[in-house]
Amino acid sequence: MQKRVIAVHDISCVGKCSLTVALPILSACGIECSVLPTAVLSTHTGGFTGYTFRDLTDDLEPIIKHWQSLDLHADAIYTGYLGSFRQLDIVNMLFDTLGKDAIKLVDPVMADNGLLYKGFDMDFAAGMRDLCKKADIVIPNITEASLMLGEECVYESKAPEYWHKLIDGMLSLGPKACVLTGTMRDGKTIGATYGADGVYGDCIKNRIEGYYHGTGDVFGSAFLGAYLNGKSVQQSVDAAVIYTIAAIERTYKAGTDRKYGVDFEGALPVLLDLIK
Ligand code: PXL
Repeated sequence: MQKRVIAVHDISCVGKCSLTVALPILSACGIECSVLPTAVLSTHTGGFTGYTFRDLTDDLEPIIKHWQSLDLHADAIYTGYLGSFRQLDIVNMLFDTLGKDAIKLVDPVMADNGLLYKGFDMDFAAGMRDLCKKADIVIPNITEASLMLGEECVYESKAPEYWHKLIDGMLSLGPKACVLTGTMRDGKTIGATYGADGVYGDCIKNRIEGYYHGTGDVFGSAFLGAYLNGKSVQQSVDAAVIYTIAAIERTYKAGTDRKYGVDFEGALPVLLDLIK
C-alpha cells in the first residue's frame, strides 16, 4: 500500500519552503502527500518585505472533521510552520484523532541563527515545546531546541556535549528520536546530529558558505521520505544531509538569489539514489 503523509505547513507562494518543498520531495519518494495548509503568504518571511499573510486557522478544524468522516488513514503527520498560536491546539487534536497510529514528525519551525522568525514569541516556543511531547520524532535546529528548553543558545557550537544536552532535553519530553540540525565540527562543515534508541549519531559534511532559505524544510521532507521508505534514523539523516547539501551546491553554482530557495528539484536524483 502506498503510504500517506499529512503535511501541516504554510504555502509560501514564492520562495521555496514549507509545502512547495514537502509536496514534491515526498511525492518523488513515492509517498502520497495530503496537505493541511496553515497560512498562505505571497512569499516566506525571511528576506522579503511587504508579503501578504492569510491565516487559515479557522479552516483547519472543518477540514480535519471532514477527513474524520472519511476515516482517512495517515502513516505520518509532518508539521512545520504554523500560522497562529491556536494552531498548536488544533495540531494536538489532529495527533489525538487521525494521528493516533501515525508517525508524528514535528519540525518546531520558529527560529534560526539565534533569532525567532517574525511573528513568533516565547509563548509560542512554550506551546511548541508542549506539542513536541506528542511527537515521535522532532527535528529542531539548535536555536529552536535551546529556546524550547530554556538553554543558552550557541547556534555555532562545535561541542558534541552541548548538542547531546539539547538532544537529551528534547528526548526527555517524550519523542523517541531527536534530530538536531545545524551542527558543525568547524566553520567549514555542517550537518545534523541525532539521538535515538540510546545512541547518538551524526552526518556532518563540507559546508557551502552562506545562508540558504528553506533548507530546513528540504532536510525534513527528505528525512521523512527516506524514513518512510524503511531507512533507519542514521540512514535517513545521511540521505537528508547529503541531498540538502547537493541542492545548496547546485544553487551556489548557479548564483541564484538565496532567498528564492535551493535547487532541490535538480538534486532529486541524489536523494532517490540514496533511498532506493
Ligand atoms: O522554512 C521555514 C519557513 C516556512 N514558512 C515561512 C517562513 C519560514 C522561515 O522563515 O517564513 C512562511
